[in-house]
Amino acid sequence: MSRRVFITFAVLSLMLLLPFPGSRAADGKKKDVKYYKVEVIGSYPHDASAYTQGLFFDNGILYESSGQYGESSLRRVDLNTGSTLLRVDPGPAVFAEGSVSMDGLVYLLSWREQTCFVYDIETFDLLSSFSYYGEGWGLTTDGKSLIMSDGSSSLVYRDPMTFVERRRVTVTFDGKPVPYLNELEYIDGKIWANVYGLDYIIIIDGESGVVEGRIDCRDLLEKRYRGKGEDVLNGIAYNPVDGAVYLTGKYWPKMYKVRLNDVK
Ligand SMILES: [Ca+2]
Repeated sequence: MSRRVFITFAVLSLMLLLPFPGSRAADGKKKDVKYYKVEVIGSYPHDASAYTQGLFFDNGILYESSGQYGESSLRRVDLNTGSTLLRVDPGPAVFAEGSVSMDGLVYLLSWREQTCFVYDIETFDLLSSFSYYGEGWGLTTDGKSLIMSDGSSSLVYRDPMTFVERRRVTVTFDGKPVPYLNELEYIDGKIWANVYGLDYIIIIDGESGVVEGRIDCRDLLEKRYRGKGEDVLNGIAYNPVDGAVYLTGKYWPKMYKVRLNDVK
């Protein structure tokens, strides 16, 4: 989504009083929601030219998808140096979005091209593709289904063999739908989601869609690195090897290993 389009959507949302978990309107704490703040426990270089759309670990190795027309890519990344070890580009007419791995395959969404590309995780050879209706934003998996966001408040569960929709759930905060769900990560039975344009991550119950937690990431990127452009928080990856969560953002020069602290 372009900045201009997002600002238009944001203004419309505020007019409609849709809940932005993190906006002033929704800042009053809800008793059924747990509130956290991130603590940085590790810092790594990140390619500041990467418009981060998808982030995940597979077998302890980091992968990232990056957007923009003419610049989109899927990468295998060296966590410690931030350098790209292997890269494939879906073509100049594709705006890459979220990505995730499952059973030796990488699934890569596209924004408006209504195509999910499927790559071999070892070679990045393109094996197949699926068509879907609407936009593609974030992608993760619970090990059974692919779980996809499309910029709305919906999470769509899809069969990884056919991409056919199995079910969908509306994500709600304090009973109201949460729009602009973006990059996703399935962690310990819950779905963590970036919300486009916000410095908060929400923790969602995938069965009910209810937001159970909100993570304050406002202090994550040091202020000296903050631009005024599209460098929004986006990118959540859980590494089962060290049990840690890694976060970054679009065009951020840093990636962070974090843990959560309760906010009293
Ligand atoms: Ca992710």
